[in-house]
Amino acid sequence: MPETLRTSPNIIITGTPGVGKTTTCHELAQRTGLHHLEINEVVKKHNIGESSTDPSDPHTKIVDEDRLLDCIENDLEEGGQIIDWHACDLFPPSMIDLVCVVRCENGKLYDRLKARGYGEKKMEENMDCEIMEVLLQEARDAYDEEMVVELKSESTEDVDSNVERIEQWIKSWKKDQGKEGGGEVKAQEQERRDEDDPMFLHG
Ligand code: DAT
Repeated sequence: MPETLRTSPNIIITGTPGVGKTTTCHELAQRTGLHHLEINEVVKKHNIGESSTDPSDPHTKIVDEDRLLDCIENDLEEGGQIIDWHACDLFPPSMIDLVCVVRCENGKLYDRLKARGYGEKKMEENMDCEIMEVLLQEARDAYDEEMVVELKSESTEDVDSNVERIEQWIKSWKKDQGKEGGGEVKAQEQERRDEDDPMFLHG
């Protein structure tokens, strides 16, 4: 794990629209006291999204990623951010400690997007995106493999267990950051921690 000045980790919760990112972030923020950084809200507040030119999808915003990063740079440096966004590869790996890709099977995703009032074309695009594992691949391409975790979110029990797992991971991350020393002992501890780490088997 790279050394960092952050005392709380920055965690990305990403995935296709409708998979349950915001639900997970909200619950996680409540349970841990970390800050729910809703990128949608940042985009609105700083007016850094341009309306799409696609006439069938006028509400989608094209976001200026450089300006977005400028807006959240201080938050990321401070740490303790739960980043809620349907893309992940724009956030610098040095600023990120864990990437959770939320997943949902297509039948349930269809119902959720329909309930949101999405049109057929937008529903189809998002369902394709989920089937093709676009966000999972994006996360794996942008970050170290061991930082990327896939989390199924199809029931309320899933939300609870996912939040519990991330909470445990945060505790162990904080413990690791406070640790000093080096060499063999550290290597042995790393090995033991990996076995205990609730994310380890699934990362
Ligand atoms: P996202 O932020 O990925 O767009 P969301 O958190 O707003 O998704 O969730 C979309 C809808 O699905 C919302 O009505 C809440 C519901 N939902 C999310 N996660 C769920 C889960 N694990 N079980 C049942 N419903 C869930």
